[in-house]
Amino acid sequence: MSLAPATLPDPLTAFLAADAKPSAARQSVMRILDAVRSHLGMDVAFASEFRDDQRILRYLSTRDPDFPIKAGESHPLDESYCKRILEGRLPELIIDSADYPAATELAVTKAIPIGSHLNVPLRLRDGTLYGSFCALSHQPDFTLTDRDLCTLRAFAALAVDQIEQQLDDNRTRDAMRDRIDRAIERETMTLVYQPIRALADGALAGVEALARFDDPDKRSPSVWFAEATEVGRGVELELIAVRQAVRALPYLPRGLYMAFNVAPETLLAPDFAAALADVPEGRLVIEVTEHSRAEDLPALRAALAPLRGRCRLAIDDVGAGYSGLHRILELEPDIIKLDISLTRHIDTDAARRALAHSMVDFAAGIGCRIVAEGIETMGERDAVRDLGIDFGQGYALGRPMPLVAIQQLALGVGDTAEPATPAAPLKRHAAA
Ligand code: G
Ligand code: MN
Repeated sequence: MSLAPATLPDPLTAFLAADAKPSAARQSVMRILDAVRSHLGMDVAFASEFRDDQRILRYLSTRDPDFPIKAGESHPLDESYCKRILEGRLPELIIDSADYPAATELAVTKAIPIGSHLNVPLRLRDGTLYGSFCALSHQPDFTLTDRDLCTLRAFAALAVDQIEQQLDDNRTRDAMRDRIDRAIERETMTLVYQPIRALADGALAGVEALARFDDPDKRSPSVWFAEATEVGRGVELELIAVRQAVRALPYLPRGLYMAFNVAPETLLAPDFAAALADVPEGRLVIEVTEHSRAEDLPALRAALAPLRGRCRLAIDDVGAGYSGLHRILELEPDIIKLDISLTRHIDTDAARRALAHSMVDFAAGIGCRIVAEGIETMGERDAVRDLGIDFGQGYALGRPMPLVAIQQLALGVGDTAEPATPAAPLKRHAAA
């Protein structure tokens, strides 16, 4: 069955969609403009930015659907009221443009047309000139006074705070986009591997490949993936991890499996199946993670179907709230990974034990194995084992480590042969 690429946003579409939702700061500026325009009884209010001899109309509120200038458009500053006001050639309060030759000689006066005009400069906190804050009407308005200009100035001060916020947001977003672009272009991600052990005897059963980023600001990998998703490149970043895992597979000690994480969007990407085209049978486990509720389960099933012979499927983070029981029923995984939030203090928490116990029954009923994640103490390890859970993963059973350390672990040599927190008695897997 074919995938459904039509439901898959390409990075650009996703990026545009993300940008299409106005930020809180933008919405505030729009509310401020609406308020001042209707308070002053003017036709139009806008905030503009001056840049490179152009005036860019950034925010526009108008009750005139035919207003000839649209938000986002730019015009030469030389042909605007704004510049003449800054130069002192026009006043900030214009009751009737016909009174000022410096206004009537401007083409916009007739084109828009402009009858009355209130305009004050927008200065940022550091004093730099950002642009102008303006209200105008097509007809002269002889009721306008200096008090109205003061009102406009007060609203402009409110708007400038929000504009600064928007500029900050843009800078943050640009930096985020640059960071993600660089990580993808230079492939700066590395993988570490966390042991997954049989709880009965501690034998290594497999590893989970986990992405790590070289990051002076110490953002966690999940923040990296969330940011990549935010700028529309989450799938690409995950695919880099998938390809690295596939490349590392020949070096993983025999008898061990390798699990890796993908979001549903990645599973649906055509490049995903291509990345797994040549993998040997039975050694990979696809861990599907989920951090949003909206997903197309039939499409996921269809994308997984051709891979099922070669790879096993695990549902990650079960019990965390996102990976629900319905999802498990639909996707028919081979493995359920119990979320760290269920494992935590399971040895002293009867409610968590009861829930995990029901999962053991459920898993047995649907022919599924369970891996308990996030085991940090021997008490937690013993508790999940006593509940009949076969496999475990967590700091107490082994930290994420480079592949060579997994090789040493499998061989029983080197500093990493013992987990950081000893999980004795642990035996090596006979076949490893
Ligand atoms: O969502 P997923 O289960 O794929 O997340 C795995 C993450 O959990 C990795 O970043 C890994 O470093 C972390 N992790 C693994 N074992 C433990 C543990 O015992 N405790 C905690 N707090 N985190 C763990
Ligand atoms: Mn996982």
